[in-house]
Amino acid sequence: MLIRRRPDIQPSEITPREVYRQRRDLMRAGLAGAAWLAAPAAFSAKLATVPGPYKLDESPTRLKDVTSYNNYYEFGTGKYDPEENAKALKTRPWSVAVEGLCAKPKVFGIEELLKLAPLEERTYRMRCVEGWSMVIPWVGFPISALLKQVQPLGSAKYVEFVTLEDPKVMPGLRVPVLDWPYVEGLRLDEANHPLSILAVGLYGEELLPQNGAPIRLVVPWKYGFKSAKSIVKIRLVEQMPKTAWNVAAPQEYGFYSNVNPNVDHPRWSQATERRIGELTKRKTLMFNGYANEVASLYTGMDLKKLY
Ligand SMILES: Nc1nc2c(c(=O)[nH]1)N[C@H]1C(S)=C(S)[C@@H](COP(=O)(O)O)O[C@H]1N2
Ligand SMILES: [Mo]
Repeated sequence: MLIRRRPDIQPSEITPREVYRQRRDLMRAGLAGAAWLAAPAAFSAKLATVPGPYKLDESPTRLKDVTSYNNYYEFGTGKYDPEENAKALKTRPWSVAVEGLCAKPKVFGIEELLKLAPLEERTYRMRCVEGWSMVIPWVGFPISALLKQVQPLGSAKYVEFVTLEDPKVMPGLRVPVLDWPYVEGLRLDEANHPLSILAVGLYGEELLPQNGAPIRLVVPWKYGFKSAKSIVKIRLVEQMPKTAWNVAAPQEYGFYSNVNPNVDHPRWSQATERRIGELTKRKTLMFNGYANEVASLYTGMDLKKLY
């Protein structure tokens, strides 16, 4: 069918790109038969999982968007760059060194991490500081299960997460947007909160590189940049760690980074968000909808100052 429209306007310019791609995929599926759409993405391995706590009554963002609309600046700053560029990332062998203020520092191999605790399905609302959100069915285990093994000392107050910095496979490292490697941090009690997980998969399969394979942080009540990808080192420390985004733009990104519709980013409002795959905006929820679970971590703190 031929549709007349101004040749200078592409549908991709008037519709959010992933919604346009979704329509395009559906049209192709219509032409080629539904089998094309049903074909699974190129996942590496199915994981044995158990249902986790925190049931969420919202439909998950479609797999194609979760694995193609990404922020992973080491692989480029364009949303669709990581899907392409991160193919070069080798996630085996892989190990994570857990060290610093603990009685039993240890280097964990990825196979060991996959068996450390039951792998739970944890569908979480995720909110990027840029103003978009997704619902992602993660597979992972509580960070507390890992920290318990190394026995943090009483002096440990924060946890620092250091991610892979490999110029051989990460073209984005040549761009000085951030002070590489990408580093994030949590207060020890935030890291030990039952909502905080180390994710190794999504939609029941091992993570793809663009989502932070083989292991990444997921902290659903904080802006997405806290959820550091492809972790290689976890350090227990006494002082609040310097974090990549806080160092790059301290007036815009604080250490806490809790989702907060009442504290705007200096350049845009945080009151609403667009769920990827949808056209109308939603109201952003305090602590991304996890206030009942986490608000008590911040009692007495001025969340406008400690953003
Ligand atoms: N190492 C690393 N981790 C990262 C980032 C990054 O650029 N590098 N981007 C963060 C940001 S801004 C977001 S919103 C989430 C996106 O995760 P997703 O692409 O799996 O949805 O990853 C976070 N973790
Ligand atoms: Mo983000």
